[in-house]
Amino acid sequence: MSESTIESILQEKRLFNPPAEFSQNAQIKSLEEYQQLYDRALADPEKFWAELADQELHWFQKWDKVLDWQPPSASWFVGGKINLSYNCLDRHLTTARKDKAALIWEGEPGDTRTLTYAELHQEVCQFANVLKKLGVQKGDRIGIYMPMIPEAAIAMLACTRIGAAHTVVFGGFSAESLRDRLVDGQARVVITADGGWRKDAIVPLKVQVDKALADGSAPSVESVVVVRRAGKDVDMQPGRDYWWHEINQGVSADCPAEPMDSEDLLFVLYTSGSTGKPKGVVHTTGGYNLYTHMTTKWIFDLQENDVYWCTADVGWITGHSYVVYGPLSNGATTLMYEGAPRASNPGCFWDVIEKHGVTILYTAPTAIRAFIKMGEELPNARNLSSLRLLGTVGEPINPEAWMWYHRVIGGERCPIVDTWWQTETGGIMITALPGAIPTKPGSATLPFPGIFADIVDLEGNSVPANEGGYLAVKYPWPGMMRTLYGDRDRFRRTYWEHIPPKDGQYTYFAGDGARKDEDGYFWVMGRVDDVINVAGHRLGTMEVESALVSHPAVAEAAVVGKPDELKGEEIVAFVTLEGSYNASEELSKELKQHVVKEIGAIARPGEIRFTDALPKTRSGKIMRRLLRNVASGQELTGDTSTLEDRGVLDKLREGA
Ligand code: 6R9
Repeated sequence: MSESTIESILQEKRLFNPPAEFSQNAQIKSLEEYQQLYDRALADPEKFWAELADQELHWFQKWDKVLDWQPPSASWFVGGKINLSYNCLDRHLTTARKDKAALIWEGEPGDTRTLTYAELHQEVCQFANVLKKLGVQKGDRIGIYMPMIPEAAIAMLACTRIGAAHTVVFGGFSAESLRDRLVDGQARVVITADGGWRKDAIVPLKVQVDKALADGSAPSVESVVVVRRAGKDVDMQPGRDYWWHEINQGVSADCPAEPMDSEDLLFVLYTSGSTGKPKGVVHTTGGYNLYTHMTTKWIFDLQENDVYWCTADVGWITGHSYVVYGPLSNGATTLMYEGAPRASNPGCFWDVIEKHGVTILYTAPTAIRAFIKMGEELPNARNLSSLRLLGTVGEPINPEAWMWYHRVIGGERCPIVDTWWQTETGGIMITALPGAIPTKPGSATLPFPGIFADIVDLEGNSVPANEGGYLAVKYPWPGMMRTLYGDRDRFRRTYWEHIPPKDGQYTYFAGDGARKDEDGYFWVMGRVDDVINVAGHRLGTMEVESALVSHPAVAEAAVVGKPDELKGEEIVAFVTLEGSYNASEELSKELKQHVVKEIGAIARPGEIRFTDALPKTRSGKIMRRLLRNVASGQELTGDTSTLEDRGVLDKLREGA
């Protein structure tokens, strides 16, 4: 990373005010109300969070100190005793929510299951006792490698109930990735399934677990619990492997929640960094509970009758915070869907919304762009009128996709919350509050109350409005990561020393480039390693991509830099086309010209490469690092284990 400025050239002027009817009933009703909350938090952050912790959560014992900040170590609600599973379940049982649906589940083949709060509580307690029966104790780590089925949430809540820390590993990861994570976390138990449905095929999870554990390569693992989901034959190793439905037999459903120290380890979740080795992000109990609770409540504007659907897999932080813990802590109805849009049912998302009367939909830009490509006939053929609020997360959303989401899915009546955050931040950091903050397509808008975010240079100085810089946070918040599992040093280096601490002031470095506009709105450009420097101008890859996608021929675009003798780097754009267009020299010229028209000559791609698909991580993020290798004709470097489909990449390289 060099010090030169990051230039942002995306010009988006459209402004959408929260609809009056929405604001009237919203949790936060106006920009003034947001501003008051923000100012209150600014004046005394500890008081702000303490009041909310007191009002919104159940504590077995109150804290002695709100925040102990020994940079870069933060402790929140020191001395407090709390249990996340209790806050998600038990406390709702004495209210009318007892018989309310906590979890609505829809399997890919169309099977469904609904669990009320009372039923979910019962299942969680029983499975918590199963874990105890297997010898699991407070402080142990448990691997969860599951499809999107209710047992995944039950297993997570059972762990937190007894104070065991879970490490959920996304079901699409390979046996090797699973093993690395189990070994790093020294997991005692792995919870899995015989298989899960994904795109009309069965993912053989148990087979992967067997490979991960083969030849004693993950010796900490003593037991494996297997849910029967797919009806697949699997090898069961006596003394190690147990069927969930068998080991549950006769186990009591009485299991009081363990009062945990606010700073006790809650979970470890691995995320990829700029190097090959994944980072085990550590979250702890009290602060995470409060932060996911408040962000879910205010950002998704929860009302008692909402049916809330976050499409993320529980293997990602979005699944942890906004499928399971945030919604349940609020007593909401959360929907969990096992499937993904697929050739046999490309309209499945819209079916789920119609069938269950979903009111809030939270998904990713990459999904939205895929829907655009499939055509609006699919959503138009369903009744989506139950929807009242939309959200996006995971990457910058290009304004064209935003507008499509707004028009086709939201029927021009639903506010959109574009939520910027990371595995490391625990919960959403920059976002609109839907009844309060006017939105601009492509901007995540303003920081959540209590989050002191800024755009800085590498000395930590704020940069002027509309100048690019690094997205940073200047004060601790309850949901922040506490460390990297077993690697405090890397934690310090990665997040707290890019911007050198000054006068005891530590600044959290998010690794994203961004700018603030004249209204203080944040425009996230993407990872700083995704920034291209063309002839001394730094361009966000997303901005060039947005320009390309705004051309009717383009379905999806990924832009990378290729070393260039004269300009430092040249832009190479990988482009997938809408159905009715064909790749041609003509079209290539037209697209280059289109980018020039949208942004300016500095952004003209040197090369357009047409492709059928882009290489993506299993969570849907385009792997630009690998495209950079392809673009410059180099060998692939670094880790490719997170790639969804290796074939896409091989094809691109053959075409090189
Ligand atoms: C929640 C999640 C974090 C990175 C982050 C940024 C990108 C996420 C975004 C966004 C622009 C948004 N990102 N949300 N960029 N606008 N609304 O995705 O966590 O998987 O850790 O990824 O994703 O680059 O730094 P994680």
